[in-house]
Amino acid sequence: MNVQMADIICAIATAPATAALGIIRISGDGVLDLLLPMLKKKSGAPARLEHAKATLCRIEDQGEIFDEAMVTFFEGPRSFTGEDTAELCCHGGLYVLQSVMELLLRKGCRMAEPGEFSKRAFLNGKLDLIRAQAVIDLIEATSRAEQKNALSQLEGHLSRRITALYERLVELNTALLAYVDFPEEVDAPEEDTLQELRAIEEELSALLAGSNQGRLIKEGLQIAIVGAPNVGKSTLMNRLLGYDRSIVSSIPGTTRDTVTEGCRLGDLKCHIADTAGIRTTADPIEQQGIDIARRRAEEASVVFAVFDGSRPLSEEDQALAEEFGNGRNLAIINKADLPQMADTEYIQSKFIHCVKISAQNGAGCAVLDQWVREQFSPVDQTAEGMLTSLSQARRLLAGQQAVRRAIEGLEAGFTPDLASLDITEAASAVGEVTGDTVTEKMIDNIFSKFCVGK
Ligand SMILES: Nc1nc2c(ncn2[C@@H]2O[C@H](COP(=O)(O)OP(=O)(O)O)[C@@H](O)[C@H]2O)c(=O)[nH]1
Ligand SMILES: [Mg+2]
Repeated sequence: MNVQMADIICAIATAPATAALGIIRISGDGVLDLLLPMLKKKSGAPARLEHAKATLCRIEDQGEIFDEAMVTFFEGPRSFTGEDTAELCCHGGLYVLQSVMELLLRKGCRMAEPGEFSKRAFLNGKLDLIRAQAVIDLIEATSRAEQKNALSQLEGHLSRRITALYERLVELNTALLAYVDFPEEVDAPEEDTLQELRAIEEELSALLAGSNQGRLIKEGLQIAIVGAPNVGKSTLMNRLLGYDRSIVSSIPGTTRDTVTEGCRLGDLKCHIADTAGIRTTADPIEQQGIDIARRRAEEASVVFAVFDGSRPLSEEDQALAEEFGNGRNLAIINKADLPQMADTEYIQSKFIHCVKISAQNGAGCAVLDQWVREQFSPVDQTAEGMLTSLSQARRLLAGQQAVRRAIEGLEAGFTPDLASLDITEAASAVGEVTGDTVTEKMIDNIFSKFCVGK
């Protein structure tokens, strides 16, 4: 334990707003010595605290009463941080909480940094980085899928799975190095090593596929609605949102800015962008809107390309079908309530996915919900837990690439010491995900993103 950890930290762990209750969290060895002199029973007798028990106490100092609170004490190492910890469940007035905080600071506590409780938990081996991230995910969850995933990660399946990978890589490396150092005494590890490396590579692929799903659940699906002017993009946007957000008009070129809103499709969090109609224009402002539309479409996970079914396709429509037609995007032929004139076969030949709707009267729009569900709904891996952070995914990817290099090197007949370098790199990347190989700077960086009191 480093010196800094001997001090006692405190923070208000609940939101800074007036509420019925507010919780102050205190952690550090010596919490009991610090707290007991200021805790009294109702009778005025000194209070006693027992591990994991809530005790009703009066918080007072030199005859002045600050609050009546339920105080729960956890004796280290059987606590969240691994140190002696107390939670003062006070009345939730900001003034009350502040005054108790000031008392604690006067008595020798220090204000906790953001994430410092979790950081201590990590340093004391109570929490790996995956579970630390899961705590944040759980707090920030806005859907059942996110909540389930965070809880599964907290349970520890994923941590164990990734830790196991890390250990396999370290073990593999030890065997390889033994051969490099004592080639006469140790058998050449090649075939076994290759097999193990391939198995590890597969496991990393599976974890990465899961993390794509995890990020989709957490961040939501980015959808861009694009199309020529007047095809009904804004009408569709409003239909999907269920209220009038975008201006609908028969005058082409009305939508010049991109309007983005959140909604739910196929049970997935979505961010839908209604964009300016794409056409050739001499108007510099409209042109800016069109440039933004294209950029938005590039960034989106999926593009809804809208066509007006009631008129023959224009050159602009064809150019758009060329630009956005692929196996992933969805072609939407709108205005199905009117007599149909557009060449739907042509559109279908460019897009695999194509639906006919009337954004105006809603006909066929339920299909969109269904389509998103079919295309993007996460395979339910939430039982095991999926990584949700981009930086974690990047580290796994770096690990996977290093493992692939090791495999290729061994297959090409390079000496095992070269493979060993790659495997060391892979182990270190995978270890960074669980926290086995992180540097102090990385730890500070990770936990500083937490909120105060966490
Ligand atoms: N008949 C019919 N008209 C529609 C439909 N969707 C949009 N419109 C009309 O087409 C015009 C252009 O619609 P708008 O949503 O502003 O198109 P945008 O320029 O692509 O955003 C408006 O007059 C709408 O009322 C539809 O499904 N059927
Ligand atoms: Mg519009």
